[in-house]
Amino acid sequence: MTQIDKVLKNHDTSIKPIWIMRQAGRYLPEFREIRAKNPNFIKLCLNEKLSTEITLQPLKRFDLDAAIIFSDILMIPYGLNQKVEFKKGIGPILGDLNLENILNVNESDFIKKLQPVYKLVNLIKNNDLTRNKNTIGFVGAPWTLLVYMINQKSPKSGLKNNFFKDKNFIGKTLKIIEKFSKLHIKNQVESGAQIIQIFDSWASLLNEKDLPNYVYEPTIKLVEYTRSLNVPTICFPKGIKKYKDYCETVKPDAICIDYEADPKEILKDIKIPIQGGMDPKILLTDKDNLRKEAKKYLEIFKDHPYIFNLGHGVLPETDPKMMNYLVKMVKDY
Ligand code: 1CP
Repeated sequence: MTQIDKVLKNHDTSIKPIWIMRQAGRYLPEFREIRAKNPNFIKLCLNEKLSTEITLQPLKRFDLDAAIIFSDILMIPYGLNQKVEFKKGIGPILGDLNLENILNVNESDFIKKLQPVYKLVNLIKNNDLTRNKNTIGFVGAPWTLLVYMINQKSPKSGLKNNFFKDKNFIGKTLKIIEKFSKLHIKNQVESGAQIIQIFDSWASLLNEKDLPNYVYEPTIKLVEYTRSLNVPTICFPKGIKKYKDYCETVKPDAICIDYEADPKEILKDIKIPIQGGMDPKILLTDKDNLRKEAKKYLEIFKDHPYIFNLGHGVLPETDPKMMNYLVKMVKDY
């Protein structure tokens, strides 16, 4: 059994495994080198030779307990034939969303388009560097995908004015997202993914009264579906205020908390395995502070099943030496 499986399945509290969100990415010079030669981000994700190399880059440097495949949550709209581009300095830009078009996408075309992602999962699962470690696949939660597909860009500066105008359109789009997310999960699992993380990066854009409709209900369907495949889910509803309600309603196998969640409150409220929490900005300070902050999470969760991670992705400005220090420290703890 892997270290992470011991925490997720046996609720083992004697070990504190570690992996990091966005562990493959722009803070690594070897990633930037490949990225500079591959301006088309989607194409890079669909090049299984390069995406395998990128996925394994952090495992070559650090003693991490899992590999998360190098892909993106926006591969689903791409698979549904919505145009997806990544613009330098701006982020993702999506084309117009046409309901007729996405209703007409058939499953085999979707799978064919995303085949390199499934090949990547298989290559990672079977690589020597992941022996006795977990291969993590992922999807965006339906709400977060809906946000990108309708807003057509990052909602960092808010949602479009008429975002919620056409409820019928939203309902139908969510159904399609659910159907193809299940397909994407199934194909990752069949290719070797042993855990599915569900990223709900924009859960915090909703009022509390809208959470059941847009966050809880569609996510429950994915959690239950993944469970039917005998694979655990880790849910990350970033910025949500009521993690307790979320866990009791959605019932994931583990919950990943963001950096605004108070770990002591979380410990009191939550019974299932917990992951993450430390602010990624701590890695931009100094080693003493990093040690102190990481220790805080390890101490608070010492008698609780806990997977060390951050409260969001590692920042591009992070010095890989700080990452190395963190991983070593957690492993020696
Ligand atoms: O070089 C570049 O400009 C690419 C930057 C980049 C990377 C490294 C993007 C564009 N995506 C990724 C990979 C990625 N995306 C992974 C890889 C595995 C790993 O963790 O190492 C994962 C899990 C994601 C998931 C993802 N994509 C999320 C959920 C997690 C989160 O950060 O909240 C989201 C919201 C996206 C959309 C996206 N893709 C890329 C960017 C810059 C964004 C965010 C845009 C925004 O701010 O709205």
